[in-house]
Amino acid sequence: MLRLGQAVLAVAALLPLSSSQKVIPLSGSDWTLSDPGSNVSVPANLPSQAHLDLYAAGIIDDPLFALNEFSQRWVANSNWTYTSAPISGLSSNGSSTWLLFNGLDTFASISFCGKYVASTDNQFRQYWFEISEILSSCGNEADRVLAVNFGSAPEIANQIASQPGQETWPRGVEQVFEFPNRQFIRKEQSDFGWDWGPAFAPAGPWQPAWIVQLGNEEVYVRNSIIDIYRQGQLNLLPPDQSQPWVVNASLDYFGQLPDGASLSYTLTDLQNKTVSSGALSDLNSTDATVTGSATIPDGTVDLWWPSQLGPQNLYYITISLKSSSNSSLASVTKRVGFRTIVLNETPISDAQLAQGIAPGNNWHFDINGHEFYAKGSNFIPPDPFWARVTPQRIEQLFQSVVAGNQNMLRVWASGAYSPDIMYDLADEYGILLWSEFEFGDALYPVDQAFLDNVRQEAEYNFRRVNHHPSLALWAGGNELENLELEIVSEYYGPEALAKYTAEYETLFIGTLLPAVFENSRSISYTPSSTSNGWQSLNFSNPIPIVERYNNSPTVTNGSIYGETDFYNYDPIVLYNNSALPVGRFSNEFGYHSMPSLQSWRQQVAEADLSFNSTTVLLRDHHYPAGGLNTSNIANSSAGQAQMTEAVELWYPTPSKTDSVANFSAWCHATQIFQSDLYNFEIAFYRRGSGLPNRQLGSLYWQLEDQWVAPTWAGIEYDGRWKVLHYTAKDLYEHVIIAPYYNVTTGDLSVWVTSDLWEAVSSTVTFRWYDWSGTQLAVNTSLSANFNVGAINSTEVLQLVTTDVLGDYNLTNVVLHMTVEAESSLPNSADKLTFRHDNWFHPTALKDAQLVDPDLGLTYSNSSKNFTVTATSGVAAWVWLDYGAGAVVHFDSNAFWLLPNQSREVGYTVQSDTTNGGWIDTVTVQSLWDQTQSTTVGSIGNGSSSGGTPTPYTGAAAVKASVSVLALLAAAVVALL
Ligand code: BMA
Repeated sequence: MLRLGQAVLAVAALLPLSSSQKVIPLSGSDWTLSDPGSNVSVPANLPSQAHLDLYAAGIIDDPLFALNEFSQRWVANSNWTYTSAPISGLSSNGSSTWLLFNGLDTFASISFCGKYVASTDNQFRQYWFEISEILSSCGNEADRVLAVNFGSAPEIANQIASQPGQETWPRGVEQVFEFPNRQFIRKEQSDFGWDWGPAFAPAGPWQPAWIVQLGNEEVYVRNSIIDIYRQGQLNLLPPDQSQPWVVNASLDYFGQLPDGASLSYTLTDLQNKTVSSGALSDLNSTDATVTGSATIPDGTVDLWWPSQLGPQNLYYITISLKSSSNSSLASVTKRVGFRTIVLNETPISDAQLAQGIAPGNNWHFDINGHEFYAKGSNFIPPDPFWARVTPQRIEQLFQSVVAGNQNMLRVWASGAYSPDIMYDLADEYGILLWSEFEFGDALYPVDQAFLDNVRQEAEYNFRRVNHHPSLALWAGGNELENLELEIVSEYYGPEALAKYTAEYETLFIGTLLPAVFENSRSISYTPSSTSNGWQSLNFSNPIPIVERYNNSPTVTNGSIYGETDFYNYDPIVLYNNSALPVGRFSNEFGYHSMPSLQSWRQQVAEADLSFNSTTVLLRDHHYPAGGLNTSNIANSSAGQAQMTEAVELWYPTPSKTDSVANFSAWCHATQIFQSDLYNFEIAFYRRGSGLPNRQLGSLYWQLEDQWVAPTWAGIEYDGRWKVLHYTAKDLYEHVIIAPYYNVTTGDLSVWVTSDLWEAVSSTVTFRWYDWSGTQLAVNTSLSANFNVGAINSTEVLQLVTTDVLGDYNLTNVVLHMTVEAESSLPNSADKLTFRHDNWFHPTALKDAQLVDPDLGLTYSNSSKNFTVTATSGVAAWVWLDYGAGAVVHFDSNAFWLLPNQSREVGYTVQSDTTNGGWIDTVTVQSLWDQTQSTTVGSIGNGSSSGGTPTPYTGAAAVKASVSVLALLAAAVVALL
């Protein structure tokens, strides 16, 4: 199995170059994990974390099952030693021998040949230690054993926190999830618990390690940076796109660099054709780095673009380090792309004001000099144990991201720095990764040792990944200005605010900003997500940024700055436009929902499958326990109650007689609310692209799950899509039509929003129906012509429902709206048809006079498509489902159908252990089924009857479905 640290591209720097150089990988299964305290000694791996080896050895159960999180706390409270088998192949006469670790999690004490080497205290740093002397006194090969002892991170965090004179913060500043004091240590912050995940605080050598032996005047390149930018470019400022490219390369080495060494480069395309090559000039070398640069004329290379905005052109660049006699000392190959990406926070210009854009500052991304609409979500650590995350898992997630019409992920700040393979895959898939230093929802110490440690961590990770074209931004951390400093300001007064703002600036502006700006000209930095951006930017100052904080007129007087982050757990917020924030960009918003029954079954016993079973409750970490209390019933219940209230307020409440089917129906209902809310919010934010706030981004919370629990995720732990991922895919189409309704006044307006880069003109249609599907003669236009500008929105219908629907019972009215337009994607000449439809209902669906749509489902073996048909009523929230054992993504789902309307639905199989048998488990249901109490069996068990989802009726029914399609075509023609 290829693990993350073994990414193919990243190893280029790790190959030995000269014959005397030896690079011995320490990855593999030749390790033992032991803890004398708990009398455990088991076979182990590197890379790994103790929980994984204990689980593999049968010492502990699956950590993610049931409430094992709580019963396995002893693992986090123990010390663990990883001991290698004797290391062979070392020569005793090399001039120097080194240990190189790409990641030790976290407090490690290292010994070799029984002798102490060094200690470490930062999960995110690369460490290298010379062990030449120890080796020379360790002649016996059997003694050449490496041992790495990991102290308990929670215990050490507590010890650091209680040191005399240690920094303190006012109550409420540190967001405590489970283990406290995470802000004192440089370890993945969510390892101590978060509101969507468990708290395992794992320990171990989570990244690969090597022993390197060097001869005289030899070097080993342990890390490198390639920075590609337009000549004259400065961070955070839009560059001149006609300038040539500058490639700045810098190699970090240990060993002995001979005098007179030189650097050269070769740039090749993916077919291995050399595009450009030559010497690097402006050489600069220290005892740790060697740096040079070259200019590549504009036009030599093709640009890299994000998904759906153009091709993902990539190149390989090899940087060669040679001695004065031209022998090779080292060589690094990295895959790169040529693009500029800028977080544009410049003041709104006169030209923008003249277009009707509100004063204030921009807050959006420019790719290769073009504004674009960022569509996406927030990425959390995909597993509580990074050491078992495979490239395949990341790739599957990225396939879902692209299939979901997303072009950007915000890689949230309190996980781990992304492995190289994640950026490699993002480069290929065209996914922009807004990256963050790992600080969030706390304020942090600023003593010199802490700052130095952070600076090292930042340098290593920043330099490691800077060459990737998918890298979109560096942010200092999560919710620091808008949450942490706000808490201080609100509850502790101006003096405390001044103190903690100064400390915040020491770390996030004084320490992290230089780590970015001194290493790169190509990438933007913001100290905090979320913020009001910079107030001034002046590169003649040593620290060019002055943050705005709240020092400016805000949206209340028509000026707009910065991005928004919005959560409101009162479900009344749905459809209430005035509750949503007006900003330039939305980087977070959301509401939690339950995972599917199929997922629950993977991590919870059958007896616990009920909405408020202790196990289900205690896996809801919203709200978090706030400590190590293992019976967090009150906080968990509040989170469960929010989902329940949301369902009860808006939708038919399931009441199935079979308890498991009822649980499943409730899980599904919470997912429908979640999707409805996100649809409403995405449509609201996207419409802002045509409003004065010129809103240019929507990233919802959160892309995926790291276990099975109620969370904000759209993708469940095994890759199954919740309702959300389907509907976000729909709302992230390029051209969308959406209703905006004011429940109080009855004002309804419908808008078309487009993120295409050219104006689009076409027609929209409107049809009113009752729930049986009979068309109503409501006195409104049936169609309208529209013109929507590039990345813009336009209103296409405006009415007051009480005026036009006076004689109708609002519980029996739905409006179907469609848009269809011809246009092209950016950077493409191909004409495409963009279609979208949407529905409006003036009352909550719980009050709607739903009619059984009598759904039919067929499957065609030849086309590999399902066909869903509604026959007797409007089908709301049509949902195709499938049983356990496979992960399948339908091309569309959670859509609506008119009677006599069919939809063909294709699919992509992510994984299948059923040998295709999953097809027989597919069912279809709609919101009407949520009103039915009759229950036979449960989803995935294949049985069904009235009131339960309809299983497909087999290939024989395909012929019938064709005639239904013909009927539909006739109906559409009749309507037009
Ligand atoms: C924001 C995020 C996360 C959190 C999420 C849901 O605060 O930045 O810290 O998990 O909302 O509460």
